Amino acid sequence: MTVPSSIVVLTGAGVSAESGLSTFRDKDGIWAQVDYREVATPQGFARNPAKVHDFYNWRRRNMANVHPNAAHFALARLEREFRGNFLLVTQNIDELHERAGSQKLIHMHGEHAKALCASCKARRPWREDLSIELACPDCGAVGSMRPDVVWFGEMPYRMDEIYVALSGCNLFVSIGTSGTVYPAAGFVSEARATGAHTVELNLEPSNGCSLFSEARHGPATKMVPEFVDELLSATF
Ligand code: BJW
Repeated sequence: MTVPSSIVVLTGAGVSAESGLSTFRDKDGIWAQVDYREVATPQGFARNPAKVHDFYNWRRRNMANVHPNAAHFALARLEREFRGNFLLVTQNIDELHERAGSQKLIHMHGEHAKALCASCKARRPWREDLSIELACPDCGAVGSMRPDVVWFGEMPYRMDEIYVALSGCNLFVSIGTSGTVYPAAGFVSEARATGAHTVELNLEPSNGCSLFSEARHGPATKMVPEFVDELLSATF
């Protein structure tokens, strides 16, 4: 492997699958149980906020039962031991990367552990259930508190920082994502455009697999630690 000086890693639901969290588009995934238009769009929230709160309250509560796996720990080790630039961008709203020790991390689709006021746009740490009766602690509006997550049709977070990192990286690694949802699905093309080596680590070939310079398929808990070992031994 060519020695990189700047790495961007993108993760998706597959990196947390072996921790016990469902992916979205696998056959037993979240979108096979719930209609995304009802729970993951601003229109769905406007129609039935209580249903959306139930969906996210359940997922937030379930976080107490799950733990980071070997893939999360390997990425935290890569951040600690790699001497170049490093950025981990996750589409996941779980906090398993942080719990494994990752710090240079962007949650582009938001976080379970935060709430957003749709009225005043204040964002704050939030670990309790959300409901339509709550008043915003910042502006006092009642019924405007929502999960701080990015739904379809909304702008993902910190895109400027992500595109700067992609334009300067010479290794881009995509882990456990189906490559279905934009803009994340386009990151491989952004990285390739500036000459980066691009690697997919996924259980099976993703939708965008042919766009990568290299693809390795298998479970994240095996593929990611192996890849990180290989990378760190090549860089020292
Ligand atoms: C394993 C494994 C193991 C399993 N080991 N692997 C037409 C064309 C292009 C774009 C659009 C279009 N129409 C609409 C759009 C835009 C839309 C979009 O992309 N739609 C597509 C569905 C077509 N995107 C948006 O609306 C986004 N905003 C936007 O585009 O704003 C404008 C903009 C333009 C330009 C620049 C910037 C902005 C917002 C998208 C918001 C997505 N939100 C969700 C919900 C978040 C909260 C929540 O968690 O509830 O985010 S949807 C859901 O999908 C969630 C995920 O983060 C996201 C991605 O899913 P992910 O992670 O890839 O999961 P899966 O299940 O799809 O894949 C898992 C993979 O893991 C599989 O491949 C498995 O094989 C693998 N796996 N076990 C390794 N053990």
